[in-house]
Amino acid sequence: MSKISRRKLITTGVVATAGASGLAVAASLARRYGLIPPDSGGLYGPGETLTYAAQRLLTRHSLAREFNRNQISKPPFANEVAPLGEAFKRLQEGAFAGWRLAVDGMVARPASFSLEELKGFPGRSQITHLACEEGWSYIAEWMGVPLSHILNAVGTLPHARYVVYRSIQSDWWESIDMADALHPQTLVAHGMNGSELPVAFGGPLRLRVPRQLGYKNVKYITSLTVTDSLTRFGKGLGSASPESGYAWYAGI
Ligand SMILES: Nc1nc2c(c(=O)[nH]1)N[C@H]1C(S)=C(S)[C@@H](COP(=O)(O)O)O[C@H]1N2
Ligand SMILES: [Mo]
Repeated sequence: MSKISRRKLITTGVVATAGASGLAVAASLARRYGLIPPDSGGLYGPGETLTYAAQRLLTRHSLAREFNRNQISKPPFANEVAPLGEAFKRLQEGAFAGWRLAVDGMVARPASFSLEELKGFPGRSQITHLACEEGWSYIAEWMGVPLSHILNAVGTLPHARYVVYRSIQSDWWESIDMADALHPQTLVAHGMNGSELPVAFGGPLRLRVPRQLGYKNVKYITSLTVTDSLTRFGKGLGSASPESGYAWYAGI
C-alpha cells in the first residue's frame, strides 16, 4: 500500500472511531502506530490520545500562521515568572557569556553550546503568535536557531522519539516529539522584535514551539536530552505540565 493511502486509512480509522464506543478502537490503532502521548494514562487519557493521534496524522507538516511586521503586538505583554535565582543573576551580570545549552541523550556527539556559538549557527526569524492557555496572547518576531539544526549538529540517533528541554527554573521542563522537534518553525530563540530576547520573555534562550500553547515555550533553557522514552523523566508523564493537570500535547 502506498504511504499516502496507508496514512489516509489510519487517519480515517482513528478519527472515524472517535465516538464513545469507538474510543477503545481508536486507542488500539493509535498504539499500533506509536501515536500514544506519554500522559495517556490519566482521567483524560482517551481524549488526549485522540487529540494527539489525529493532529499527528493530519497536521504533521503544517506550519503555524506567520504574520506581517505591522501585526506585531505593541507593547507585548510578558507573563510573570517566579523570582530568578542566584545562578541566573550571576550569569546575567556576566552578560550571559557563561550561559550554556547542553545537549545529550540519544545523540552521536553530546555537546554544550555557548550563546555565541548558537548565534553563529544559521538562524531563522518568524512572526508568530504565542498563546497562553489562560486566554491572552501576542504576536512577536522571534529569532533563533532551528532546533533541527542543533539536532543535526549533534547527530540524533535513528530511534530518538522525543526531545526533553529544561529551564534554569527547575520546575519548568517539557518535551516534544520528533515531528515538532524537527519542524522548521521550532526554534531555540535568542532574539525578539529585532533585539536580544528580553529576560521577561525568556532570555537569553527560550524554546519557541509555535504549534503548541504558551506553556510548552519554556524560558531560560539550559539543556536538551534526546530520548526514545519519557518514562524515566519526572513522574513519567512526559513533562511537568501533566503533573499539574495540563496536557502534555498542547497543539493549536
Ligand atoms: N521558565 C519558564 N518558562 C515559562 C513559564 C515560566 O513561568 N517559567 N511560563 C510559561 C507559560 S504558562 C506561558 S503562557 C508562557 C508565557 O510566555 P510570555 O511571557 O512570553 O507571554 O511561557 C511559558 N514558559
Ligand atoms: Mo500559560
